[in-house]
Amino acid sequence: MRVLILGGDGYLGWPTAMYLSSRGHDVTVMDNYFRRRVCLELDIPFLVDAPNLHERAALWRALGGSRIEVRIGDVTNYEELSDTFRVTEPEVVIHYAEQPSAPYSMMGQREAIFTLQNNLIGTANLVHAVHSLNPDCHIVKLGTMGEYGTPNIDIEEGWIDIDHNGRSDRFLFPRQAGSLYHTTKVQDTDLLWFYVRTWGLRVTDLMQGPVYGVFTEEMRFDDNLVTHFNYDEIFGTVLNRFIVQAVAGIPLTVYGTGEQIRGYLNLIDTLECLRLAVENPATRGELRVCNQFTETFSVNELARKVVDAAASIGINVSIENHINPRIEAEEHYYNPVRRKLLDLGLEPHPLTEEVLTGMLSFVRKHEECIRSEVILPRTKWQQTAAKG
Ligand code: USQ
Repeated sequence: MRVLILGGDGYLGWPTAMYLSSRGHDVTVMDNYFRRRVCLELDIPFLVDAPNLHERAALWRALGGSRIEVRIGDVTNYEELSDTFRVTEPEVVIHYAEQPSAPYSMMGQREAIFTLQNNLIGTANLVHAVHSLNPDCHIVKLGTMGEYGTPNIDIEEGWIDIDHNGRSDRFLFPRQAGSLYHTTKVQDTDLLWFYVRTWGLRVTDLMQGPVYGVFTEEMRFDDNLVTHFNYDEIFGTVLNRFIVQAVAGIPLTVYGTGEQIRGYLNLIDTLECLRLAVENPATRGELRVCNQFTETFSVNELARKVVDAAASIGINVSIENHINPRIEAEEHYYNPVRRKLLDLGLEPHPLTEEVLTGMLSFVRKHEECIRSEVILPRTKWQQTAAKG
């Protein structure tokens, strides 16, 4: 299929491009280098510096991969997006091109407005491009499990049937996000649902939990194909951060009591979920919502797993509870359903000690690059609110 990946330079975007390319799809990536620019601006290093998209696509091709087309452009610029649509005529578009960090969205007014503009205008431009240029194109949108928050009832897969005063109807599952970033994902879902109802678009919204991991099969050919790996408090997800902290000898930064539970998945499972969504499209007029995670853990469980895996290869690391910089429930019920991706054929890779020691070994190879001053939490939800 002709696949357009928006946000093709990101932690998920580039590995997805190689994964789909190596499985016979005709891939174009588009990116505005937001992540690279903001990391430079905030002086946040990647663990390993990745060549730019043109260089990586050329290397992929030189190593025997198919051509991956590269377009540097911004989804909030309708001309750039629609031009890319006209040239590439995608049958499916994967939309990753969002500001993906909860802490970044809570840093201050500038970052809040950027997150709103980037995420909402990008999604609105995308539905307009699809509607006017190829209404049959399948939109695969990356949502987040964080849209649901942590309700005191089971989390259904996108939709819930409600009986009320003797009548019943089906609605999007209630959403209550825990950051402005997560709130933009809720608004994305509402936008998509509106346009699915109004224009009959075909959309898959993937409610993904925090991803961990760095290495994918396609990266074995050359270290320069590696994805961006953040371990800072802004862009690093919790397990990736714990792995780097263990190698750097920094006590694992558990926020609050550490009893917060989320649904996690390995990067390689993310890629397979995307392939399954791409190759099994939603129908016209359908908003298909899939919960995309493979296992649930509390932060404390993750920390203990990292301590044990590190010990098995001779690294001693401790755990330190920090005052939680976020406003989130720390003790809560959590029971989300995950059925649709398994039904499509997903075979999850569990978080084993082998996976953890593999990640620790990868980070160890780049130990000298770790900049420990970017690790401790600084962005506070409450402080941002107080500043107005
Ligand atoms: N946490 C710690 N210590 C840390 C970092 C995080 O205890 O050093 C805790 C957080 O308080 C939170 C949990 O770990 O309870 C997960 O935090 P995270 O930073 O890994 O994930 P989050 O901010 O929720 O966002 C990440 C991605 C985002 C994606 C989301 C999926 O950055 O793009 O949408 O995971 S989910 O969490 O399901 O909403």
